[in-house]
Amino acid sequence: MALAASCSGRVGLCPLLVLLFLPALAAGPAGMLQPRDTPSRERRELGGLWSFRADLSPGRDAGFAQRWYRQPLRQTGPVIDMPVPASFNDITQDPRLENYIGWVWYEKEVLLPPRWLQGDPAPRVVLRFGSAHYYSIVWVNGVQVVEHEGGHLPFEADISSVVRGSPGALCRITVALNNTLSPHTLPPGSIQYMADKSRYPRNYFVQDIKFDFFNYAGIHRPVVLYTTPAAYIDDITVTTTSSDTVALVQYQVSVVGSTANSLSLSLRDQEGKVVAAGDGPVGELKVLNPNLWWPYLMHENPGYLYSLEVKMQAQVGRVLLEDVYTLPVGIRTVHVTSTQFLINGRPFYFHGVNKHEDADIRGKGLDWPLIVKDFNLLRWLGANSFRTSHYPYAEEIMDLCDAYGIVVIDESPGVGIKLPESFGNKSLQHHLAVMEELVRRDKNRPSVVMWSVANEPASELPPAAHYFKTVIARTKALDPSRPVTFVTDANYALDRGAPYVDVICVNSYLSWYHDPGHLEVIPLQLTAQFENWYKTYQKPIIQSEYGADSVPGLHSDPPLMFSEEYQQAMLREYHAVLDKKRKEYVIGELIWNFADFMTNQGTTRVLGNKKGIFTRQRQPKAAAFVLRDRYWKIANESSCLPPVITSHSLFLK
Ligand code: BDP
Repeated sequence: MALAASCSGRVGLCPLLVLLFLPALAAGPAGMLQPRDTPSRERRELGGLWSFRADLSPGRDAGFAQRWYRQPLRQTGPVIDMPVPASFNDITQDPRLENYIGWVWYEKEVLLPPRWLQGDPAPRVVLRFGSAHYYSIVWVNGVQVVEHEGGHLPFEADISSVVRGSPGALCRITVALNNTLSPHTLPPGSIQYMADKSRYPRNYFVQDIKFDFFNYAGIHRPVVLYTTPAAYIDDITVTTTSSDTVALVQYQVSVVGSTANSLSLSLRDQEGKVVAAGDGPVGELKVLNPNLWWPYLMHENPGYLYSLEVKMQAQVGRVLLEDVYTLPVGIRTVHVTSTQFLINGRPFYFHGVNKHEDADIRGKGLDWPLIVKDFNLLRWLGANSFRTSHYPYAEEIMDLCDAYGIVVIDESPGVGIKLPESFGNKSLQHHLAVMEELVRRDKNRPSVVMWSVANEPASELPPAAHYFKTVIARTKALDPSRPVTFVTDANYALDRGAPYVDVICVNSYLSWYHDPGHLEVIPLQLTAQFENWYKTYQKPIIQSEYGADSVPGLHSDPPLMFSEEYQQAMLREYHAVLDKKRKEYVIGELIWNFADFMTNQGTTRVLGNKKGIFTRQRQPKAAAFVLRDRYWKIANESSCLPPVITSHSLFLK
């Protein structure tokens, strides 16, 4: 790539510019309730076409130098239409945009309903981004309202005071977005400057990443404007405990803007009947004969959700304000023993997949047809779970996991932590902040049964011990109700993070990266892998990745690498060992990967990673049928239903 960067670090963002243009206005530790329409709140999505301009100036800094946020973007130079949500990389025919690193600018102009700006006190107007990759600075009508570091998680800003005086209720939203990764971002990356003038043009650089998926960038998830009353419900936390006959829903509600005069809660079942009620900011609701939240294939009515309606009244000046928020609540418990993972006291075996947010054209942009197709494929497959490899997925996806009973290992973007400097204090502090954002977003989701703080870090390095001890302890402090893990590919005897996890999650690519082509080594090596880990830690184990690339349509018998038959054969070898060990302490298996996905270009990748059991277009390869037979067989063995589940149709809601 022959693009210039003016200084090291974030491309187009030298220290001087940081001082000039980036006052620290990070999103605070307030609640992050999902915006919903309620009797007291309105929500408006700003999806569609936004104006877009990549800053192609030599230093990538013209946008800041010329203050593009002070006027409509089209007045600063040429703009193009860019869909939101979507990654920008694959949208145009311009190769510079495909591999662009640095600042891009987005803009949308919207007219606000006058009722949003009137009243005494007027409602609070909030601008929220589901996620934008990677570093965002946002202005409304030329005034900076928020900046946020990190993709994959939401951030928001109260823009009431900025829009209130706006002529014609115009709201011009300008976003500057930078996809540069550093050794201290999550995921980490680094910019490599190529100084050899005989081989590279002046100022030539590339971004080096230690993870195996394309670093798509853009506004990836919905942008929403929503209102609340001036005094409002800021956050709700629920945890649940239960026996067969009675459940307790513990809750905590925080309110902002005034002391609540009254706070009442009612829990409704799916028929709309109030089954428990309470009041005050902290308390406990007792539910008799609860409908528990069960995973898909463990119950004929999986994913049972109650609705917790929280109602607050607060006196602000002379006005009595009311805010209402409704939270879906699933009642379930999670426990880990030395050999089992228990959901509602019953052993749960993860038979599932690893995924990516990835598809043709839209990259990592949220896409409803794709989301629903993926859930239909999961159910067709008989999969009861997935890991959000290797970053938190969209809230819209998590909502469906809650509703369908798909169990989730919720992973942070801590992927590719390999460099020694990525274990230093700066990285650690950022990792802690990211875990806080993730727990704050997903803490109330029944589908989330475990946090994964990282994937395949260099956990054999000495500083990894303090690093993972600290991140895991903080995550447990934020959420004492769920186990915590990270996913390792280190040697069991050398791993310095494993002592701190509740469940050992181990990735291995026997007969692929190790002993390529030698399927016959799998029984011995996989058995040893499990036995070594168990002997060392006496903790339950998940085979959190295993897989082989296959190019759809490539056949060979006897099976050779990259053929569909090889992928099938590798699965069968793994399954034979898993079948023995799942009777002991192996509690799950997650195939790598659900679908083919895009990666950086390289000599081992043919238009991306081909370890999907589905193609990138979601068509099954031969391996999908092997896995489908297996998952339905396991489901029939472990279900509390009579063993007659032969078709997925029973479970389609
Ligand atoms: C594993 C990584 C995953 C890769 C996979 C592979 O966790 O992100 O895509 O290898 O190489 O080590 O296919």
